[in-house]
Amino acid sequence: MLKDVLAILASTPDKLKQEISSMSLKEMKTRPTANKWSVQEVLAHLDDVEEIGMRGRVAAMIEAENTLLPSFDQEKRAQEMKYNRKHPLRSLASFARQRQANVKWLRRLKPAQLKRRGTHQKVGELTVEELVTEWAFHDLGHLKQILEIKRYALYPRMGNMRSFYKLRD
Ligand code: NI
Repeated sequence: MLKDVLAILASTPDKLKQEISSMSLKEMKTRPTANKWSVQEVLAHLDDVEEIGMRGRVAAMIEAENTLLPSFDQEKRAQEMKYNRKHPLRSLASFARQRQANVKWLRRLKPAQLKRRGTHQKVGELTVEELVTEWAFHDLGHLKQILEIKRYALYPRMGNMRSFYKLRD
């Protein structure tokens, strides 16, 4: 039922490894603009929310009927958890470990469990299947963000060809 979604979830750690393999620690710690996360912060975020945003929520929905899923402020969380102090390779290794276990766990869920409902504090009713689908969507968004950070790093070195592109602040 979630074959495509699970394939995305399973492939994310290797895609991240591939994308950061050519980056120095300094590059990983550099924000593309003052208000956008660095690769270091993105990886710390993925490692952090794998439990509170995904596994924990799915588990709560399966355990009890119509669970209330609390919302959290991700910028506040980034500061509290000191994302900008975490070692990016450690974050990625921890994320990869959690993700491997979680994909294995998700593959064993029964169709009836995927249909279980919960209520998200901010957005309202949702099923396990919808939440897990959003999790793959969330992965791809952050992969895109890392690609964008890499684009920003190349931009100053393109001379006049920069005229063809506009980067957002
Ligand atoms: Ni996110």
